Amino acid sequence: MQKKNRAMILGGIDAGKTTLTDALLGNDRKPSKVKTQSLNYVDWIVDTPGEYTENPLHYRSIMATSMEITHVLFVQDATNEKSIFAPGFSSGINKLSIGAVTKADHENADIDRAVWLLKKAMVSGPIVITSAYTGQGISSILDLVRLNSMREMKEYAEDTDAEHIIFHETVR
Ligand SMILES: Nc1nc2c(ncn2[C@@H]2O[C@H](COP(=O)(O)OP(=O)(O)O)[C@@H](O)[C@H]2O)c(=O)[nH]1
Ligand SMILES: [Mg+2]
Repeated sequence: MQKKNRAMILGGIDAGKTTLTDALLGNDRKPSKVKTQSLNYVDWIVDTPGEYTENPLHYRSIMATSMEITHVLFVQDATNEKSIFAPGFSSGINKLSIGAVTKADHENADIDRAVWLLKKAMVSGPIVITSAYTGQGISSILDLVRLNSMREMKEYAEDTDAEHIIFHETVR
């Protein structure tokens, strides 16, 4: 990964942030039973506890950390019928947004619902359907984090002939 590009991962408790972090870094470790307790800087990724996104008390930390990163990964669990992001949440962080639907392999996954929830949370950006278990979508996220503008990410999403990546833009 290009050294200067770093991503912060935001999403609810148990959304699959830490498992996705491991998959992105190629760490083949057993799912940890230990909850992520604080900001966790691993290589070019900042993994965050679900509480950071769920509790406004932590927004200052999120904003401070956003100074150090180029991309934000908004994670939506495909098995969760709810979003923890307020509508337009991504507009509060002036960094490149990427949406990631996690657990696409799960028998209870509802991909369309998860994409729809991310579209409400994100103003614009690519949305990637992923599974840390099957590896689906992981390389697309790695590619996107190497890109340095929304325009490049849009071109990438539109040029990629894959069903697991779409580009979302809020129509004004
Ligand atoms: N089926 C499936 N389960 C997953 C996947 N990613 C994470 N999980 C499970 O979801 C639970 C929460 O994952 P974790 O990464 O700790 O979530 P976090 O709280 O957002 O960091 C764990 O039991 C994982 O094994 C996935 O791609 N597929
Ligand atoms: Mg975690």
